[in-house]
Amino acid sequence: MSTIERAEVFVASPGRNFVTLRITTSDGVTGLGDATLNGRELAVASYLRDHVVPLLIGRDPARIEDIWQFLYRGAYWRRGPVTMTAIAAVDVALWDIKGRVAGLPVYQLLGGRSRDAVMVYAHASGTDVPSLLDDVAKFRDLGYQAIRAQTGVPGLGGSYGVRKGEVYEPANSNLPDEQPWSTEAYLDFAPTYLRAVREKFGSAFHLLHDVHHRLTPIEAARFGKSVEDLRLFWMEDPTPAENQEAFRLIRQHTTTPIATGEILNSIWDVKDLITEQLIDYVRTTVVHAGGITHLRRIFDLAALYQVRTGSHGATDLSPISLAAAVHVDLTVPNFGIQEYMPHVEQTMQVFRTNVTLENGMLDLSDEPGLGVEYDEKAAERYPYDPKYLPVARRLDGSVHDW
Ligand code: EZ4
Ligand code: CO
Repeated sequence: MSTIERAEVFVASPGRNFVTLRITTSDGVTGLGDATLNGRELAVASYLRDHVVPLLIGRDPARIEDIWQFLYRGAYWRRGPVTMTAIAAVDVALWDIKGRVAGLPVYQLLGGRSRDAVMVYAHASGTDVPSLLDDVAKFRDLGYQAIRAQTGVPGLGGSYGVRKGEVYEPANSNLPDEQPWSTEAYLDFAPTYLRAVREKFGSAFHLLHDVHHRLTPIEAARFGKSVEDLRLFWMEDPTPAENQEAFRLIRQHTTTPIATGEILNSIWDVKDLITEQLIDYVRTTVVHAGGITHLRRIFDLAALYQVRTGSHGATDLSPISLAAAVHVDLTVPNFGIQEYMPHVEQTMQVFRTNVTLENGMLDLSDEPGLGVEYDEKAAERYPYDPKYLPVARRLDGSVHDW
């Protein structure tokens, strides 16, 4: 029997910080898992190195489900982003190994393709309406079928979702960048720029918008109602999702579809949202929700309630996670859309993948496993570079949700 011989944790910053787990079997087969938790990277690295790796040595790498249960139930202290990201890294690495051993891409192990390719959405942003419209035109011309639109609020300075230069990178500072927020100004402005996008471009592509946990339930209800005729694909994270009841109130007032889940970590975190049909898209990911094994379980539950998938896919999810996401997205019957932001060149020098983008759709070739290689030597050139995500403060100085 092949056993797990080694599990190594790499922390590197090729363009941004990533934590990577590499498991090696006694037969010399390796598997990769992403363990990146933006702004809290070393907590997961330590969880893996100090508490998980010693448990893996000598185990049968083929027993993915059993190892998952052992790490989840065996910890006693369950769920949460650090634990679930660490478990995810192990799980994804074991699926990679299973694929390499079988000589099959992971999506074949998951039941094969349900679709030819995976629709993604791009991120258009601007500091004002004209620059946003230019950016939307750019992504439309690149062939994207779905585009998310964000701008900052005039006069308020930095906000979430607005790119500076080529890539969007919110973890931008050695100590948290404290950014001002005004719900009143946002609620007045956001519908006007979403309307400007539809007025200029019509309905040629799906239009998405991220509220990034900024509103109360009744504010979110008002927002959703005010943009109903714009036929948004979704409004994302209208309120902080740990308050699952909030979505009931939003639902009573608007038919604008709702997506949430990028910061949720387990099937328990989304159970009520799904079974009470309070959301339309579940955005949990392979990396922050326990890997392929657990994400499939969430997506199967969602399928029972006609909730579709829309996994988070910002650049703080490494190319390993993006590849794993595409394997899952290709197979699940209730796929909705995949978030996608291209990684910078340094990142792609360290992680080589076979994921391709054409006409706004992702696909991958038939290499065994995930189809990702990690270049450890190249990664050594990019040491860890501690960075925090911003913190939002209302205009009176009090802390708001970022
Ligand atoms: O702010 O991944 O929909 N995407 C997002 C992201 C998150 C970052 C946080 O690390 O909301 O851009
Ligand atoms: Co988001």
